[in-house]
Amino acid sequence: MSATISRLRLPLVFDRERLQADAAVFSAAEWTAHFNRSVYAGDWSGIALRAVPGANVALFPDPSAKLAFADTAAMQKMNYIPAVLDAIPCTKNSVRLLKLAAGSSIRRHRDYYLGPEDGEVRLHVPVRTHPDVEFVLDDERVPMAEGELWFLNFNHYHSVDNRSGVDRIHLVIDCVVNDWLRQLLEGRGSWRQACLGSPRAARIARPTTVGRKRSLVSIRTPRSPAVCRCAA
Ligand SMILES: O=C(O)CCC(=O)C(=O)O
Repeated sequence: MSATISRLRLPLVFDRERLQADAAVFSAAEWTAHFNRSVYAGDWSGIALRAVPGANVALFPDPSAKLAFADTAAMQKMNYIPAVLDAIPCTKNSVRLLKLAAGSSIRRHRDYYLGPEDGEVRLHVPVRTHPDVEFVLDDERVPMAEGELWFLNFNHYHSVDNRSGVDRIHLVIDCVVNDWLRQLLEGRGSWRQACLGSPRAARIARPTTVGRKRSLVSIRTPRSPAVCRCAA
């Protein structure tokens, strides 16, 4: 697999209002300060939704963990995010909500073992963001909109500057690379194939379900720009 790919928007689009409703259930006190205090200025905090049971460092997705990742008690409070995760057909390790408060920033740094060649990658779904949030990867700005699904290679240098007046929240999902993801990252899979590779998307991509049931997941493909809605 190419080691050079650094960013890619993946073909699933989620309901931003339902994502925001999930993030809103946590009180201010439930957000834990990010462990990597040397890289940020201001307030960067998170909620672990999947973690290694009994992990010593909150929010730390320990690559050497001996136990398997499992849903946390916080995940039980989520109405929509479990469906979002089901729609992404990969094994998930760490899953977190990460909040970069208004006026805060994450300095340019790189992480490790999060490239396609490492077998695990980090996906982001912006839950709440703002045009004045600047995410930079490899010295290039990457504009990400609420509800989109992005692969970003965090082995590469990146930084975030939240110059807006809103707290920026992302759903951050660490996924084991499988054929579905590998094809997309290598530019071999079409968006349509990618949608059909998602069990939930395949089940809900029938036109007859559009508008009939509660929207959980929306999927857009270049060939079929209509939004396919996922039954609850
Ligand atoms: O929240 C972000 O966009 C950056 C996340 C990050 O820097 C990290 O996970 O190391």
